[in-house]
Amino acid sequence: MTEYTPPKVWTWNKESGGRFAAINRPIAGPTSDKALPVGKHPLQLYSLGTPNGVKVTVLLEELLALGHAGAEYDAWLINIGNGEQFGSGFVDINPNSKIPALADHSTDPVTRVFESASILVYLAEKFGAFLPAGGKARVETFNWLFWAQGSAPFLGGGFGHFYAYAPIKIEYAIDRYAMEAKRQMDVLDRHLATSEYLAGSELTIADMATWPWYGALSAGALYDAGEFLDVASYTHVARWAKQIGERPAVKRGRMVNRVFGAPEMQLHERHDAGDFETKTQDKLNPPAAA
Ligand SMILES: N[C@@H](CCC(=O)N[C@@H](CS)C(=O)NCC(=O)O)C(=O)O
Repeated sequence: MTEYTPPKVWTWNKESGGRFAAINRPIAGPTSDKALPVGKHPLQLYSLGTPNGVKVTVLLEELLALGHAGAEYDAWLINIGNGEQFGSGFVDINPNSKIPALADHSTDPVTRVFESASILVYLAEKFGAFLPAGGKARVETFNWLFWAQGSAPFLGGGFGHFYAYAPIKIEYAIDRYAMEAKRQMDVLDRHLATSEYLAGSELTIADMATWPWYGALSAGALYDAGEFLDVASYTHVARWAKQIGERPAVKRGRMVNRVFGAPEMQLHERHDAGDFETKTQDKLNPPAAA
């Protein structure tokens, strides 16, 4: 391993390398003047179909499936690879410059909501769904919601970064975060052995925050690390992940703002419920006849 002696004061004098190096910087704030588009629905979501983005689109689709018409939304694509999270309009609604961010135009003035868990709680409370009103189930929902928010960065920013994205493979870093990723899967597995969903017998926003990360890992769809982390051994996580993944609203939520994978699964922007039938990438760009 190359030895590195940190200087007295760290300075930003080179790109760090690896995937996403071009968008990483040590300062906050906007880099360009750019207003955000606003569509016809009360809720305007600015996002991308990463695990953090999927949490919110799954909840919105579940709310609509329950009949909450006020949960209709426009989902605009924020391409973080192009630095769109640093536009002034986006920074106005999320000073942290990360997707997802939500603007609720049904309130006066417009309510901005950022941080995926804050968005989940805001919407669950607004519509009175997927967050138990009281008692043990509400506490358990918050326990697991905060667990997911605190744990996933070690899976994504820690394990995923060093296993899949870093320009060099560092055994020390991969060991450290593989150990933590497996420990987290075991935490979930032991709990889900005796609990249908994370907070008990009902699907809640805790599952919606956790599933996009740990459900994807369980399915071998995250960082191509299924074999490396032996995810098949976490059988209770696999049962829970499959059960959630089969819900029609979850299937729709996964497609929104998705810009990778099979074209029929990619709905870059969602402005109408009918878009799932007509605006996926396979429909917008049909393959040319041979
Ligand atoms: N704690 C935040 C994390 C959001 C986050 O990390 N978003 C990533 C995409 S998954 C992002 O926008 N990255 C852009 C950047 O770091 O510049 C949340 O839960 O909302």
